Amino acid sequence: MFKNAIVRKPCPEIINGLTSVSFGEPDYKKALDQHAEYVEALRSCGLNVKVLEADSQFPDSVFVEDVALCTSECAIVTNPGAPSRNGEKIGIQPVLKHFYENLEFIEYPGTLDAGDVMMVGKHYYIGISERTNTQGAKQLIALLERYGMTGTTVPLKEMLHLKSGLSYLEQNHLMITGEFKNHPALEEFQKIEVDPDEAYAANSLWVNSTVLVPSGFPKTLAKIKQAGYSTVVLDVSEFRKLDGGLSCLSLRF
Ligand code: CIR
Repeated sequence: MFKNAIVRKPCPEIINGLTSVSFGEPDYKKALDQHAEYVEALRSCGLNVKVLEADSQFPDSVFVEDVALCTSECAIVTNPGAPSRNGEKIGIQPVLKHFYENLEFIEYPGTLDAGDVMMVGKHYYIGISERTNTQGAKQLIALLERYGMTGTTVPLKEMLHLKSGLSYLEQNHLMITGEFKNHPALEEFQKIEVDPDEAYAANSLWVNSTVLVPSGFPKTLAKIKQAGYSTVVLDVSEFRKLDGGLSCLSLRF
């Protein structure tokens, strides 16, 4: 169960965030409203949500998941792989120090975005992507092992981040799409397959037995309900315009 979440409000510069899709520019006001609804949803799942002020220096800073990995034993400040986002690792540290005694760091030449890291109990799957390199993954595995946890890598070919195509819903349930469907490293899970035309919804988010699901993906929503979960549907259209999904918008621990 999670107790806490950290989020950061979107900044007006969000219109200049990184993207690989062509859904247009995010609408800042709409992004603010969608973000507020997201925070409410986390609170309704019982989380204490710490809301950080917007940081106009970094257009993508609302995607706070990428800059830290919050485990049960320590927080690990990542070294984000996109140059325009790398400095976000500074602004996250004060709040992490507030929650954690043990703060660790990924350092160059290693890079790592925590959107590439999926927690399954005490084991972490780490995507090797354009943002996360093998050095970064190696450093993370060494840190995890120091605290009694483990990690293994999953190479990515198409997705931005590991969790762009995978979500762990606990109880051995894994939502899965695209390049991950037949991945040997993921055989042990009971899979909830997300159709290619709803691939974005593979980034749904388990929060204390409820699953947050992006709006507009009825087939995936039905499958999650069918698997026995209560669901909350959220419109995150403005974040999707920047390749961001539900998990990217918070750190949960
Ligand atoms: C980026 O390209 O870094 C942002 N526009 C989107 C980050 C999404 N984060 C995530 O998947 N964890």
